[in-house]
Amino acid sequence: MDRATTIELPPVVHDNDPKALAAEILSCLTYRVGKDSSVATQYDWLTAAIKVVRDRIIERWIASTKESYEKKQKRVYYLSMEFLIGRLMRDAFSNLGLMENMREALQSLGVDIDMIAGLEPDAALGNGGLGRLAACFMESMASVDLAAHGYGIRYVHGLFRQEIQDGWQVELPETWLDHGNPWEFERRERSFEIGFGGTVESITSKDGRLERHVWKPQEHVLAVAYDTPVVGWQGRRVNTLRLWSAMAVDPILLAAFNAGDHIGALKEANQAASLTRVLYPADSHQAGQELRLRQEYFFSAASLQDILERHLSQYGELHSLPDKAAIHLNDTHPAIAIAELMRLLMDVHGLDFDMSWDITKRTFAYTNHTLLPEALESWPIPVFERLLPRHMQIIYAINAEVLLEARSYQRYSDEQISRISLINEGAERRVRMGNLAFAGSHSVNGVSGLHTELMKETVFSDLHNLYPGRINNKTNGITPRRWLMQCNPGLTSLIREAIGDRFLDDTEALSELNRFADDAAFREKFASVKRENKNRLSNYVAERLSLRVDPSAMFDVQIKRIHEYKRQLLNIIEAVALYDQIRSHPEKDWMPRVKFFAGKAAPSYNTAKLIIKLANDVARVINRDPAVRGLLKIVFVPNYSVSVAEIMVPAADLSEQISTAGLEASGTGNMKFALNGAITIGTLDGANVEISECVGEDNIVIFGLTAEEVERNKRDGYVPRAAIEKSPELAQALSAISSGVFSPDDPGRYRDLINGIYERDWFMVAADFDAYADAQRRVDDIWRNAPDWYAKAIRNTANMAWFSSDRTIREYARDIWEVHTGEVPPKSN
Ligand code: 26V
Repeated sequence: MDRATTIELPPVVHDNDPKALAAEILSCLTYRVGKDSSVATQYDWLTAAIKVVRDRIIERWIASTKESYEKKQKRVYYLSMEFLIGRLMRDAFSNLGLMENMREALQSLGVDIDMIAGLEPDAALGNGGLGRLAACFMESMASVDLAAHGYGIRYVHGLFRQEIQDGWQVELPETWLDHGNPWEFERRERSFEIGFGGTVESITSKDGRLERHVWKPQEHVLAVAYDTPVVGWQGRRVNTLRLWSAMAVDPILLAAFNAGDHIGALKEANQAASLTRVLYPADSHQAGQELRLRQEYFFSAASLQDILERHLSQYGELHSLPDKAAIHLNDTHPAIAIAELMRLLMDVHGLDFDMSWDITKRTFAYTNHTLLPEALESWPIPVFERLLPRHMQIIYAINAEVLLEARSYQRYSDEQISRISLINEGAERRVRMGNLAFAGSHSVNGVSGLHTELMKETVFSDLHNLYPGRINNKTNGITPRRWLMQCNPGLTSLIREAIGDRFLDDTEALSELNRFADDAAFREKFASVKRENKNRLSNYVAERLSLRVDPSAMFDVQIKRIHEYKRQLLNIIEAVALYDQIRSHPEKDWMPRVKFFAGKAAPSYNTAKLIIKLANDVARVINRDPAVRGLLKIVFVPNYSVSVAEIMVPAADLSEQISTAGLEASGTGNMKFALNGAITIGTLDGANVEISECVGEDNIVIFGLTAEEVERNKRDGYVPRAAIEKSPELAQALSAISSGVFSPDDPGRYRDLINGIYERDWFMVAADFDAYADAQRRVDDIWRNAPDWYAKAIRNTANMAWFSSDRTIREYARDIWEVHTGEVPPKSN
């Protein structure tokens, strides 16, 4: 099918001069927002400003799309249930180099750009690391000039808003679309019907041979596309993030309406739309709800129909799909897409199983983001069968193929076979989505060196043995545009002054900063930028929590999802022990510290919620105690989000990355802090290992058991009680918490939590406590010597370039997707 020819637009010359921009903003306010400047709200100004910049994006967007079509470029399709984007305005303005002119333009209209920037709601369509990684990847793919589409769900309610009431987390609905979303384009015409339930019919030929299967779903829901342009650095390329929203299918509604069932029709419409109403909060236990599986299938199936339609309209056949499309599975959440592609190829396009399976495997690749057994997805067969009967059959067929391969490859034991199987034959039979994703992909990657090795040794050891070479590593990264240039303009200017502008285009140039680590004048400047950022955070905390903190104290920061394996509890217990020491040894030279915490707990994860309460209880007692003399303060910053991270990361002196070794797949917060000149205190876990290699052992504080030692401890019958008895400080802190020193209103509140450490201590808090406390005192010693501290801090910033998500994406492009990326840009000075 040929495309209609484009009717050429008369060349539109966008004048980016502040005066011209101001006139355009005013005109947009009038004609597109429909408001007069005398009655316009700040939100109206925000909308007008965004739309004026958006106009400048659209031409490049169309050009990027056309170029990849004309050059027949292979495209990457990144399927993710989560995109934790945050705000887009600063990102787009700064990537297009329009920030300063827009500031001036708005100022001339009496509008403060920082004020309206603060009104833009965060697009919080994700829980944590996995969703934020998807957002960094989208930005990097556009920046390295890679033709890519992100596919996800347009949740009406993103991650819940967290309030802290009386120290407890309270979850409130988040409503990011309240004022409309000026970034998105609704594409009603781009919609697909998605089926659920029903039956499968077998069509046989006259001579009784089975010809094909036809799935007759019982229900249908419409998936409607909403597109957001994603601008790369310097507007080089604009890619599309396509999010699907659910709607009732019109004919079904119409039939009900015509039959006089108006209420029924409305109910139906409501039910259909509820499919994409909320983001599931990641839980300590996997969400077993059927709605989650529906969401997974809904967005995977819509994306695949879209991809196939695009491919067919350009190439007219499907055998070339793997050469022109790389479909990436961000975790197992879209793994059902493997069975859906098989269904489309066989049942709709008439290919046989072998051909379909070959095309499928060459098209898909899968990233694993966690080894925690409770987070590995599996679905009860009865639920699966009822909702997706044809996919269930296909999964059985794939399983037969894989097990046949396994049996012919070598003599596996029954146990090995049962671990390779896509079906878990337990008391309750379940479909293992990880095994499906593994079997249906040509590449399976982990997200840090350590995590990838552990994948080979643990969850996927048998599949790794069967398909050696399929597992590979791609260490995560972060976009330096958002996580340095935008969130830390002070540091960015200082670096430009020192080494010029080249690092803006080529992050590797940051290494030139190394030679300034010993330059006293530069160190002073670096310290004063940090101080400015700390002032900003202090003001934020003063305004919101009516709490004063001293910006000259060390800012010690742990911000991330609240989870036992991330060990916020270890940090809090150490704070209690330190508190005790400060009170009993007032004569010692204690280094003033402010410990910041922020993060959300899954609503049903009670232990995590109790840890939040503990942090707040401990904070209340310590912050009020005059004997502490301001040497230690604890602050829990509510409603952690991308925007809150953008304030806290640049203000941190110390970055807490203290997970139980072997359990954090990578971490990406660790990278953000180090890039912004914080020193890490951390275990040898996830990407901390590689950070340590890059910044050098002298510039990071590593402590605690290694992943191997944790394993050995567990195997050899670790006795936490024995570890506690060896450490009087730990014993004392645990007993204070357990006996109600911090919870006089409910002295038993923490008894079970602390008993858990005595009796099980799954996360090795007791085993690592002394090493952690010692490491904290080493941190104090470094802090005592300011020039030494800042020299290390500078070396962190200077040596973090490798963790740019541009590097990660180039590796995916080269090793997994086999697609073209632009060259590293020419040096601009
Ligand atoms: C699991 C579930 C279970 C059911 C409900 C919804 C839901 C949502 C997400 C997840 C899995 C979360 C996995 C995850 O976020 N992993 C993190 O991925 C980061 C990026 O690779 C990595 O840096 C973190 O170490 C890893 O924990």
